[in-house]
Amino acid sequence: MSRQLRVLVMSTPVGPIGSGIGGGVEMTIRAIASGLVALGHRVEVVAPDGSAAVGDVMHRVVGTAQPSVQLVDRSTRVPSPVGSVLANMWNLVRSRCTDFDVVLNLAYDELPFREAPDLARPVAHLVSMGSLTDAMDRVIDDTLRLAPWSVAMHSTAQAATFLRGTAATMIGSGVDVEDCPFVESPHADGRVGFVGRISAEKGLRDAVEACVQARRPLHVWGYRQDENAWNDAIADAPPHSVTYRGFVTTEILRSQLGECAALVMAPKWTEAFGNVAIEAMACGVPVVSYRRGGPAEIVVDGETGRLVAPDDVPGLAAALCDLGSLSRHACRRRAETHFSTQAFARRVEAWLQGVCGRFGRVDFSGTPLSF
Ligand code: HBI
Repeated sequence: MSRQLRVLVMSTPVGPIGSGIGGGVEMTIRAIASGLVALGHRVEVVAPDGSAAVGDVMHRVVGTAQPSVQLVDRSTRVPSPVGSVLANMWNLVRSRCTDFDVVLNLAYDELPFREAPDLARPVAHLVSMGSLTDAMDRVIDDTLRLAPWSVAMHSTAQAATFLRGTAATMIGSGVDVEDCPFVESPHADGRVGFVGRISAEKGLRDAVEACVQARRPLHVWGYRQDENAWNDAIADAPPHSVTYRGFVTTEILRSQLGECAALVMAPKWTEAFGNVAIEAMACGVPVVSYRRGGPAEIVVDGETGRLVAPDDVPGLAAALCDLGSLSRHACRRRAETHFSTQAFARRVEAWLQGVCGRFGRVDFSGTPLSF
């Protein structure tokens, strides 16, 4: 094993790990923590109070949850509420960082990016979403200009939404495939699965329409963040065509996902990656998605799923009626070789080692970051 890295992870401040509010970041943190620990490194996590245990040691921090950047318009700067959990989490990082080799930041907020240059240890930023606000674009692009090696992203589609995104390190994502039970034969009713936070950008309405046209029942798992998005999506759906399975634990989701003939994804935004796609493939479930964002780099069209022109609902329906040629074993194999926690952790390890190697060699004092 290479020299042990001591990593202090800064989680998302929007909600506790395990609450579902943090979306894909929760799964990313679990995969990175278990993967790095398995490689012999030490991982401690700073996260909002109420977070589930991840890594070697958890530092749970109280404070006002950070408003989600997904809920504001592009010109808005997300304010840090007084006594914000973000500020309290960062204060803990700042006070404890000298016990570690590197800080891994997963908060999509200005504070960690702005203050990273003044920290006594290197900060590696894993950007979890594409471009959403001008303020975050500024700090991310400034960091990519001054210390490009310190920024990683999940997909080239996500990176392309930032001015200097191509300078970032692409690390994909990963899932503990061995904890995803492979299912050879899906449920006889040909049901399709939809998994994710129920919110406008996930495109549930398109998924419902496509399944109705394809005459396949749709089963939905996920945190109902936006009731309007839910009501809007099912407004015109025939009775019993959509079944809400609830926001269940990862373990329960993975025990049920395999019953689906396919997972449908209809992202209306540039999904940074699409962790649910690799979870589904690990269970043997092919993925049918718009050719947009991360899913377009995960799915091998015709082998592990189908890619359809963005917003083409009839095309999505046609693909859902043409699953016969897809091998569920091929889906599982691809998850094992490309998207396992082990493969992901090795990419993260290499990136973090590079960040540590570059620390202290950047004259941040020269060019003030333009905030
Ligand atoms: N909003 N302000 C803010 N900070 C985050 O870290 C953040 C967010 N919205 C969503 C989010 N993180 C995660 O759910 C996504 O990264 C997946």
